[in-house]
Amino acid sequence: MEEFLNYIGGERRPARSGAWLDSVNPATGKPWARIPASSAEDVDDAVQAAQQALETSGWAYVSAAERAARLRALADAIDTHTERLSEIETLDNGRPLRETRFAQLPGAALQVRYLAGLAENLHGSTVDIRSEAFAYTSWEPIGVTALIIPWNGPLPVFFSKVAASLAAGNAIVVKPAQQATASILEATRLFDEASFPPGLVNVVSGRGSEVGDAVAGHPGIGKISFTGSTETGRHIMQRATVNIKNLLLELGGKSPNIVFADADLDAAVAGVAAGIFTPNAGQACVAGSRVLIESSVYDEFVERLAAHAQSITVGDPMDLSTGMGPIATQAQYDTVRSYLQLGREEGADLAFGGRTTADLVKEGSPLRGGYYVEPTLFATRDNGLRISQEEIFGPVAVALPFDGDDQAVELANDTPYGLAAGLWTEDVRRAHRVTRRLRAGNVWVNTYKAMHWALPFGGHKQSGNGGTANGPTALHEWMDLKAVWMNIG
Ligand code: TAP
Repeated sequence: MEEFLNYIGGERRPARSGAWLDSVNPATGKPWARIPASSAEDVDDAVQAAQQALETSGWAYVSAAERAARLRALADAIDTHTERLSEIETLDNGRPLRETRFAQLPGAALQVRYLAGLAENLHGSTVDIRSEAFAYTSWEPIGVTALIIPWNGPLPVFFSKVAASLAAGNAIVVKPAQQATASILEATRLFDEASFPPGLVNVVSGRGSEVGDAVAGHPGIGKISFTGSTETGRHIMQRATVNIKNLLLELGGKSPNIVFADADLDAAVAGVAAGIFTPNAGQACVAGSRVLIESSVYDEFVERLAAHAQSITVGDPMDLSTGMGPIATQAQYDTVRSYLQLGREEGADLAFGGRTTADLVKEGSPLRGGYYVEPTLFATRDNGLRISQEEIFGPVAVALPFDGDDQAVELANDTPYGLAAGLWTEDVRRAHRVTRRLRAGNVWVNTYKAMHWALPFGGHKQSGNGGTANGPTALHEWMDLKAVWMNIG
């Protein structure tokens, strides 16, 4: 089995306790590597190393050009090591190689270059108050920051957030998800290659209940960027009161994808399928898991979506022709299967899908175990069902019929979440009217799940606390604003 080590103060080390966790390949259900099972004392070491690195390197005061140069070297290193990193990521969390190798890592390198540009273009402002005052603002680094990551897209989140924090002049402590840690521990080598001062980036592997909890409550950490479930986000908020940490929370979703009768139905079928039956089996925060369909085209749309779903090949994520890989973990597989059961118990109709690994193998699929669920759609008129309200985080959607704009908007907004929404219509006025009324941080019209590092991204309601990642203000997430009033009278 491969072994990966913590990265603290520029050194690779096991957990102080010497304990380990197995990392399981979700395509087979078998362990393939082991990672340190760290504890609070390893987090203390990492915070101390980060503080020391800031002091000895003077990183907060290094020129913007120098910070940008290091980041561009990191982007080059990502390009150089894309093959190895993408293979580890796919082995570890089951996201198909065609995405990790050909989309996610090349995208991460481009995003790091964009952030390097932002480091060179950081501006405060002068404020005209009165004649005897010279007033201005400046953006300043926070110091030791932290990042807690989920398992569904570890490397892109890691590179983009760590690069933004470093670009802003901070040091960072990272806690990856225990089920998807190996690729991140491997990726720490790139910071050595790009000649970052040792200790600016630290990664501590282990359980959320131990390592994550210690990070959330650590008085030496000034900021946490957390991406994960709403439930864990709520816990982190409580722990962060210890020193009133600056928090950015990017949380769960139950996003509506709305199909109006006047839509280009070919495009809508493909777009709705791409929004939920994703290559990583619907484990996307923005998954379009509630498909709202105007009544007059409901039957036709569901029939066409079923045909499209059947054309998606479910299988080995290392195979470049695979359309959809496995669920990332045994626990999440169990959760998705429990929702398949719940949907039937709640009285929803199974429009298509519903089979998992054992059924697929019985019917001749060459799968070697693992955590597979085929694209699945439940049909119901009840938006109050648990399958209509709760995030399933798998390739399972709920279809609900509606009539007219008002009902579409009412249904779309009727969950505690507000991460994303999609709408399909050929009527430009309706597109604007409905977009304006949707309570979601990200709205797509005649497309779905389109993202770019130059466009801000964040969640409303219980999908986040309103701050945004990405976009031209991405570094502000990692900085404090200082206002200066100078008496010149
Ligand atoms: P969580 O269970 O919330 O885990 C996320 C991270 O928090 C993991 O590193 C986890 O560690 C850690 N954690 C768990 N308990 C903790 C605690 N008590 N204190 C501190 N940290 C703790 O989420 P997940 O199941 O990995 O990811 C799926 C969720 O993430 C979904 O809800 C999805 O919508 C959301 N998500 C949101 C976004 C955006 S941008 N809004 C993007 C991707 C995913 P361990 O896993 O090691 O225990």
